[in-house]
Formats: sequence, C-alpha cells, structure tokens
Amino acid sequence: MGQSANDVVVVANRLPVDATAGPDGSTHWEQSPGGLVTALDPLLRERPVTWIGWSGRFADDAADAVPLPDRVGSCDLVEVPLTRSQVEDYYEGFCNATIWPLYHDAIVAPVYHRRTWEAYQQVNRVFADAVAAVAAPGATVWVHDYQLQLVPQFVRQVRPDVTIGFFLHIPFPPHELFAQLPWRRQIIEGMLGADLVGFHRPEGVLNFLVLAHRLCGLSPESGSVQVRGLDDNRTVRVGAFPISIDSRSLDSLARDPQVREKARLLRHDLGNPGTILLGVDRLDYTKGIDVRLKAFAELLDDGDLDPTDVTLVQVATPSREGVEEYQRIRQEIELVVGRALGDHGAIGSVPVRYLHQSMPREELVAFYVAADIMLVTPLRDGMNLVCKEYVACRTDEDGALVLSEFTGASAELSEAYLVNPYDAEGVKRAILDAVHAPQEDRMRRMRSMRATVFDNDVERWGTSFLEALRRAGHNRYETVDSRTAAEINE
Ligand code: ADQ
Repeated sequence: MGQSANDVVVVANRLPVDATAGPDGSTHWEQSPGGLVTALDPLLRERPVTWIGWSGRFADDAADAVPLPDRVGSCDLVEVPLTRSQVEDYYEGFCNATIWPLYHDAIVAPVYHRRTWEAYQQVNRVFADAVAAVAAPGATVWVHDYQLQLVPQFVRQVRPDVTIGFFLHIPFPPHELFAQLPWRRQIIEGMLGADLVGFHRPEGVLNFLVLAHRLCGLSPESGSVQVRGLDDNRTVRVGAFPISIDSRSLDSLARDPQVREKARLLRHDLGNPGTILLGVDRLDYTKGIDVRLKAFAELLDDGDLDPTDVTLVQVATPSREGVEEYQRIRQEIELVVGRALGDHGAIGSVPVRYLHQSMPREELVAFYVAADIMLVTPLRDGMNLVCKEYVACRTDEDGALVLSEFTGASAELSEAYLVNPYDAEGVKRAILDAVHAPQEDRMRRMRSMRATVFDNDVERWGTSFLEALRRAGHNRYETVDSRTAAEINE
C-alpha cells in the first residue's frame, strides 16, 4: 500500500508558506525559507506529509482572497483559519506576552489575562479538530512548539488511535517560574496527551517531570511518566533532542564561488576593516542584541578597539511588531547604534552597521563567510541555530564564536568563547580575546565545533525524534501495573 500524506501530520502555528507581493502588486504564495521547514526538510524528502497551520492571513479579511495552494513540495497544506482578534489574543497575547517571556526567565514580565487564555484554549481546540479530521487511522502526529501545548491532549480525547509527538522549541522553565502561570496544571496535562514530549536540553526534561509530579501528582521515572486515568493508562516518554541545522548544505553554499564573491564584495564595501564582527537575530529581547552592542560601544569608548579598523554588523529580522515589548527593544537598540555612531563614526568610517531586515539565504551565508567574529549573546535561548550556521559556513576553519552560556547550543559548542551575557565586563573580555586570539588557537576551536555541527545535524535530530516517537507509540501501554494493553483498550 502506498504512503498517504495523512499518515504523517505536522502541526505548527504557521504553515510553511508566505504571501509575497509580485511586481504588479498581486499576491502569491511561496514556500517560506528557514525555520521549521528547513529542520523538517529531510523528513519531507522521504515521504509526503500533511502540514496543518495558520497561513498568516486573517480569516475575516475579505480583501485577501488569493487561494492557498493545496500543496508545496511534498506537503499537503491544511489551513487553520484565524480571525484578527484570535491572532491578537492567542498569538500576540497568550503566546508572545505570556508563555514566551515566562519560558525565557521572565526577562520581561509575563502578563496573565483570562481573555487571552480563553483564546489560547479555543485556538488549540481548532488546531486539534483539524488534526482529528485529516489524520489517517493510526497516523503519526507531530505537534510543534509553545503555541500548541494543549493540542496533544485535545487530539487524544477524540483520536486515541494516533501516535502523538510534541516538541518544544524554546526553553522549559523550572517550577519556581512555571508556578506563576494561573493555568499551569492545564498546560502540563495538555502536553501529557502526547506519547513523546521532546525538549532541546535535559534541563527541560527534568523541569517537565518535576512539574508532572508537583502539579499533577504523577510519579515520574527518568525519561518517562505514567499517566493514570479512568480509561487512560499510558506511559508518556520524555526526552532531550537538541535541534540542529542542515550543516552539509550550508557548507556547500559557503563554498559556492558566487557566495564567496559576495562575501569579498561585502568586506570591500565595509572598507576592508581588519576585523568584522557580526550579529544575526530575530529582533527579540531574549537575543541580547543590546548586550553585544553596548559591549562593543564601550570597547570603542575605552580605546580597546580602533573604530577605523573594526566594524560590527548587526542584522535583525523584524519580528512580532504588534507586541509592545518588541517595539521597546527596537527603540533601545536603535538608540545604542545611534550613540555609537555619533561618538565614533567619521566620514568614511562607520564602526556599526545595522540592518533591520530579513535576507535571502545566500546573502546571509555571505555575511557568515565575511565575518571574523560571530557574536551570539542571548539572555536565554532554547537552542540558537545562528551560531551553528556560522560554524557550518566557516569552510576555511577560521573565525571565532562568542556565545552566551544561556543558549542550548552552548552545551554542544564548548570551544566557543563562552560568556555570561549579564556580565558586561566578561562580554567585553571575551570579544577582545576573540579579536586577539592567535590563528592557531582559533582554528583548533573552530575545527572542534565543526566536527560537532557535522555529527549532529538536523537530519539526525528529525530521525531520532521520529524513531523515539515510533517506539513510544508502540509501547504506549507498556505500564508497570498488571493490566494488559488489551484490558485497557476494552
Ligand atoms: P528563533 O528564536 O527564531 O528560533 P534561531 O534558532 O537562532 O532563533 O533561528 C533563527 C533562524 O532565522 C536561523 O535559521 C537564522 O538563519 C534565521 N535568520 C535570523 N535572522 C535572519 C535574517 N535577518 N534574515 C534571514 N534569516 C534570518 C526558535 C528558538 C531557538 C531554536 C529554534 C529552533 O527560539 O532557540 O533554536 O526555534 O528550534
């Protein structure tokens, strides 16, 4: 029997398509680059899947009537229609003003509104209904990220035949923080609807198991927890699956003569400075963009770096512009950039370049190839793919990475110049160490990091999660009590 796309269902907040305006002003849909699509590419190459998500357009916007394609690449698309007010309350509200800051150490204060929680539950229910409607009997359903934490439970209630995996792409906080959430038990119960719950780091696994105990009264073991209910007696597996990148394809793009020429031109256009430092992020207050800009500005102030010989390029993709805290961090970053330029710029010498834009992959890779030092200084980050991308693009095995200890990636990239982003002096010292490191030392570190990034690539991430999910589904009723699966199913 042939494989049907409905045998594997991917569920994520966004569909892997973006509406793009053509030169004549008309809109058409294109496969969106990067993000989850790239991560799941190896899976998508292997078999057809159905992808359920929101398209980015509002269901109540009558003017926006360009039909969505039924499929892109090997993905059948199923749109979850969301109205403007649902997006405001569920996405901008509960997802990005409550869960996102709470899970990132409450760097900005999370807000708790009953109205947005209502919308979160309602939208999660809509996603779950869409899954229940399309998943083939016994299908594998892979639910992604913090926007959809209730979907596993909602799907299980109506489709107990499917195998459900849930993966969280952001950090998962300890009880001390999580306990603030008024709806804390409901969120854990939502995730426990899955057969396998995955995090980037073992810390996330531990935090989840402790919360399952404290909030739901369960007795977890290492790597699993048994859920007990009247007609629901299952084992939920919990594990760490550190995400990665398509290292080989980035490596080959970085070797492409056109990309190398682009990198050469970039250096030339920047005035061929002795050292180029680079930051690439979504414009988010978790990313510590201000941390590195302030450290760099102070190094110029102190005379430790020569503004005519170093340039810092910061590329920041516009992000979540409807959320107030994102408008504030943007203003703060622009203030620091402006101040550094006012104090240290000169006609013909511009020590900071700031690009508030998204860019095509080839161009991004040209920046990675051109940069001598990559600055990745988040205050908290689930993994951080940018630092791995930089390493994969360093085909000359040279270049230095300054990396925050508070990224998931720091556990793997221990040869980076690791920094505590809250320690301004420490960040400055690490930047100077990276600038002045002997080439031999830089190359030793880079070779070791490249080996890591090539060993643990995204293909390995995807296949190991799916393999663990297959086993988890298979052994769902392998419990320690005396009832057999057949009895439980009766
Ligand atoms: P993000 O917070 O978005 O992801 P990150 O992991 O760094 O952070 O991924 C960003 C991606 O966007 C990278 O692939 C990068 O190349 C791309 N990108 C950034 N700026 C860009 C620009 N200006 N133009 C084009 N592309 C740009 C969340 C979590 C992370 C986790 C990932 C994956 O917050 O911790 O690593 O999911 O699980």
